[in-house]
Parts: sequence; structure tokens; C-alpha cells
Amino acid sequence: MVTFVDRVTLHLRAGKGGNGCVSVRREKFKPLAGPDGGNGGHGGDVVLVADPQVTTLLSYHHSPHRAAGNGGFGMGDNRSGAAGEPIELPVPVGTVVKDAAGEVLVDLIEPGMRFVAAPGGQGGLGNAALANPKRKAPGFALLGTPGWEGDVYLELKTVADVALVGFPSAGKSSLIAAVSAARPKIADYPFTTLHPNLGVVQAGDVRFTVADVPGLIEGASDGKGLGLEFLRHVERCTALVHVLDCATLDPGRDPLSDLDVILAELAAYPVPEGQTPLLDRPQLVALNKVDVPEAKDLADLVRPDLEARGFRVFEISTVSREGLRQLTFALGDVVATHRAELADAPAAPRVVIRPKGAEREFTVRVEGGSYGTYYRILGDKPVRWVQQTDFQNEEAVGFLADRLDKLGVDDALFRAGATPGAAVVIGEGDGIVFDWEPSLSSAAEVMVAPRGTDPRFAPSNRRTSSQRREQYHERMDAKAEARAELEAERLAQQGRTDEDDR
Ligand SMILES: Nc1nc2c(ncn2[C@@H]2O[C@H](COP(=O)(O)OP(=O)(O)OP(=O)(O)O)[C@@H](O)[C@H]2O)c(=O)[nH]1
Ligand SMILES: [Mg+2]
Repeated sequence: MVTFVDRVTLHLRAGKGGNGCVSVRREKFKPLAGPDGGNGGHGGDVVLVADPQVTTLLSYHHSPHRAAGNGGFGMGDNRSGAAGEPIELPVPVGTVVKDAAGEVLVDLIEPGMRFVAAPGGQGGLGNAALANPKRKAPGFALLGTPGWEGDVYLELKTVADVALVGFPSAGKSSLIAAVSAARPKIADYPFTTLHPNLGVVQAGDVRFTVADVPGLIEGASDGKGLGLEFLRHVERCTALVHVLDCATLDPGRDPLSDLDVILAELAAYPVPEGQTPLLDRPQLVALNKVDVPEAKDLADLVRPDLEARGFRVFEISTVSREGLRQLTFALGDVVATHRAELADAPAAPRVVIRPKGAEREFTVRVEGGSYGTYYRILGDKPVRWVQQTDFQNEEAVGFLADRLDKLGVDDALFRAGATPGAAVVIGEGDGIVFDWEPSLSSAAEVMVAPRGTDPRFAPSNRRTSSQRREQYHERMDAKAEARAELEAERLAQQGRTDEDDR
């Protein structure tokens, strides 16, 4: 038996980003020829795709754990890691995706719509990419960040233009089989249909889809029979067709009271906000099984009453195919009119989804616990930067500190009242805990000088150019003097030797 699964919880894991690489290029006469560590590859995404070929969530019911591939590590010689293999999960058109808290994330209502349910992690930069004129040979690389991991909840809401509702065995499945190529199970016991069936109907040049939902009985809104559970599949339809059984032999049942029971049950069904209540949509009545003579008589009898209540009534037989053409053409008109209204309606204002925290990149929250106050920093960037840091590597930790300071984290901590040595946690939960040491931000503090002095105010000992000129002349004079002295000495000596020769 084919199982129809229309709700499932998926456990997804996107790929982890690959780590960047630290490497130094070596050449024969240049042993340290610069950094050449490549970047890590990005982790693969898990993507849900609305696929018209898929009709149930069955495959996810059997294997709800799905994971995308991890990014490859960067390597030396500027080789980047391979990107992780993404996975695409085909889901039926009309699948609503919710997060673990039940919040609607997306409604995959158009064929081909894609939704990245679990984004892959970022690959870490290698040391070649981290090099810049100031940091020529980085001795560190960034780690890849983990991919998104968690649960999403899928719920299938069939997308059909027309829904067939009615008591069990009224002939709903027989009708869908008579007007479309769908071949649902048909039998003369109640609750033959256990899941919605879809069929495509061509009426003139209008093509529309019809859904047959499991039968309703009195008290369905209290959970009797199959309950109202399957009316979820009716939520999106344009029009309803009440299929009324004119040939039932059950005592106490006739088309008029059947209709009242179904109307009461439909009225009890809460549609999601912003949608038209089921009973405010166009409704048609099909009096079925008129191939049976008694049924035909009964149909003729109740028809004026129903018309007086404002319904368009069709006498049909799925066996003799009587009245089917009129019914399908009338439905085609309703659907076409509705489609034209939708096309004419002014387009809904476009909703711009801004990335979260676009205006403020992080927040500081002061929290207290039995271990004293600590400061929690929340924001995508700081959290990601921590994930990218190899805490075994001092240079990498220094790089993290610089990044946090540049973002303004130190200033924000000051403003929040943190003092040096305070405990700072980055991220939710246990996160990473630091002892805060504010980075030095003013040049005066960096210069080494006794407390209370500032070398910038110390008198200069550089010579001015006039002083330099003076000194030059003094030195030249001294040289000339020394040379004259030497000359005199030489002459004096010569004189003495001349005397000796004599
Ligand atoms: N004579 C006659 N019998 C019909 C007609 N349409 C359906 N039936 C019979 O009615 C019985 C129930 O038909 P289904 O189509 O299974 O009824 P259903 O409304 O889908 O019932 P559930 O799925 O149980 O809610 C079957 O035995 C059909 O053969 C009809 O036009 N004439
Ligand atoms: Mg059925």
C-alpha cells in the first residue's frame, strides 16, 4: 500500500567550511618567498526545491537525516579546497517549511522554488589571502565555520483549484476519476480515501486541478472519523464542490441534511490568518448517482430547495457520465474568473527581507550569575570570527582581537561598564569566555616613557641648519689649521736635514 506522508521533521546538517592553510613558498635561492596557503572550500548547502514530480514527503519519512558535503582544506602553493557537495531535496509543490518553533520560514508554492534550509559553513582564508602590506607573512590561517545544523518541519498543503468535499462514499473519488486521469481507490465502504488525490481537468481551454479529500462525518471537528485534519489540503483551493449522495440507503440521511452537516463542520475549521474562510469561497453542489432511478427522483425533489439557498446545482452520475461536462465547465469558469481577479489585483507590496542585524552588527548584554557579572556579545560577525579562530595560535588570537576592536566591541564594553579583567562571553550558551583586556587604542599609551611624561613634548636635540653650517665651518677651519701645522713641521724638519748634510 502506498503511504501518504504529509508531515515530516527533517534533521539537516550543512557542510562545514574547510580550514585555510598556512604555508610559505620556497624557491631555490629564495627560501622564504612569501605566504602561499590556499583558502578552505565552503561547505555545501541543503536546499529544498519544489518539484511537481514529487507528491508526498514519504522519502523523508523513511530517511529524515540529510547532510551536505564538507568543504576541502586549503593547501600550499595557493591551492584552494574544493567546495562541499550541496544537496537538493525535492519536495512537493505546496510544502510549507517551518522551524523547530513552528514559525513559517517559507511556503514553496511555485514549482521550481528553492529554499536554502541549511546554509553551509564558510571556508577559512589561507595565509596568502590574509597577507597585506602591513602583515607580509601571516603565520596563521582562519578555520572553516560549521554549517547550519538543526531540524526543520515540512508540512504538505496540496495546491488545487477545486476541492471535493462530502460524506464518505458520496462518490468523490469516483468523480475525480471520471473527470481526470487520476485513478484513486474507489469502493463502497466509508473512508476508502485516506489521503488527498489530485487530478487535472481540462474544460474547454481552462485547465485546473481538483483534489479529493477523505470523507467528513458529523462531529469531524471534534475528531470523529478522520477529523478535519485533511481540510488543510483544502485551504488553498478557490472553490468547493459539495458531492451529495442521492442513493444512500442509510436512515436519517438525505442530501439536504448531509449538506448542513458538512457546512457546520467546514465552518468549524480555522483557516490561517489572511485567508478566506472556507464557506466564503464559491461553492457548487453536485447531486450524485442520478443513474439510479430513485436517486434521480430525490435529486429533482431537493434541487429547488438548494437553488433557493443560492447554490448552483448539478445533477451528475459518475457511472453514466451525465452532467459531468456542465459541472466541469462551470468549475472552469469559476477558476478562470478567480485567476483573472488575481491578475488584476494590485501586486502585493514587495517585502524586502533584510539580513538580520544589518544596522547593528552586535549587541552587548550584561548578565549576572552566581559567578558574578559577565558581558555577553551577540552578533553574527563576532560569533563567526570566534569560530574561525585557532586558539592554539597567538597570531590568530591577536587577529581576532583586532577585528573585534575594529568592530567597536571594546568601546561598547567600556560603555556597558566593563573593567579590565571582566569575563566576556561571545555567542549564546556557554560560548567562548575571555578575560577582557582592552586593546590599546591611543598612540600616547603605546610609547614607552616614565609615567607623567610624554616623549612627544620632550625638547628636541636635532641641530638647526644654521647651527650645522656653523659647525661645518668650525670643522673646516680646524682642518685647515691642522694642515698648516703639519706643513710647518715638515718644513722645519727639512731645514734641519739640510743643515745635517752640510
Ligand atoms: N450508482 C452509482 N454509484 C456510484 C456513483 N459514484 C460512485 N458510486 C459508488 O459509490 C461508492 C463510493 O464511491 P467513492 O468514489 O469511493 O466514494 P468517496 O466519496 O470517495 O468515499 P470515501 O473515499 O470513503 O470518502 C462506490 O461503490 C462507487 O462505485 C454513481 O454515480 N452512481
Ligand atoms: Mg474516496
